[in-house]
Amino acid sequence: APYVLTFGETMALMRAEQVGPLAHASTMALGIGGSESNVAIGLQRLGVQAVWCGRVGVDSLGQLVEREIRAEGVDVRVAVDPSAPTGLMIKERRTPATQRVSYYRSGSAGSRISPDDIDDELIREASLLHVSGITPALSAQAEATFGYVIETARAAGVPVAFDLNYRGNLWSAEGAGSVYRDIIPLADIVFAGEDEAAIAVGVGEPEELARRIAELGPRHAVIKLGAHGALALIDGEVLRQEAVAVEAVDTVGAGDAFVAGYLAEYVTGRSPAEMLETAATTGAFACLVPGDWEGFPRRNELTLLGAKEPVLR
Ligand code: KDG
Repeated sequence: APYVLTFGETMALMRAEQVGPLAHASTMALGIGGSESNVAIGLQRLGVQAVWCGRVGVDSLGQLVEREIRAEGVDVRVAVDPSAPTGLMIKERRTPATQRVSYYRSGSAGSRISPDDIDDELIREASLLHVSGITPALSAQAEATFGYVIETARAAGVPVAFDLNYRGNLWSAEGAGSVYRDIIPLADIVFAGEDEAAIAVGVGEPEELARRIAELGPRHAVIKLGAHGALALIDGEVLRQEAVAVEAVDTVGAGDAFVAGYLAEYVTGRSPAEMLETAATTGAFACLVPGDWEGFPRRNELTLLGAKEPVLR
């Protein structure tokens, strides 16, 4: 059966339930988060089989990561690292409108992912490989694994989707930019926010950014514009997508939801307009809840945001 393959680091995620400095928080909500497993969950909810590979520690948080992703129906292939802990991410709600993300992941199990953790056969038989630019920022080992998996997919003719996903607390813009420029030519579909695209190809208007990315090779260059929707350059044609307006509670995870929506339509052979429309809708859903992925929609929920009736019976 066809599946989308992805891999990366998923961490335990602790989030403050109240607004204010963490120094005065007495309770936290515990969950999980990781860009690639978020995408896998998003795909699975839209009816597309996803496989996620990752590495966790011999600890309860690693069990939590594994169990939560598996509970969503994702095919989970986890390597357990005997000598490094599962990483942790903390979200502080300093003001009602801002989230501060802190990582406790340096030297984590997830950052030690190796090519042995991802079966070559699994790579070669995938319908699509999805990778995120967080992985090469984690460690030299993770960067090498990232390169290996992409090369293996390409050699087997498996299309590659790449979300630049810049994380400024993991590496410098210069370091990221040079990796982005190496990887973009190997990808069929590239997703980038405006700032991320600028790190790779220099500042410019969204259409210009998409054009510069497409010139490096990808058939799809998709610029995510947050509340302003998205702009895509697909096989030389420019498409614009409006955002779906929502009262955002937490925008973390919206980019992953957008990618999941886009890829779900891509792998099932829908039109570019449908890819973008579903992406905008799934992105909006992610903003409605505090968790990074919990609010991602199922296919039969996609029309809910346009619902006129407040009560559905
Ligand atoms: O895209 C949302 C992610 O940022 C989050 O769930 C955790 O993968 C993550 C990261 O490294 O920030």
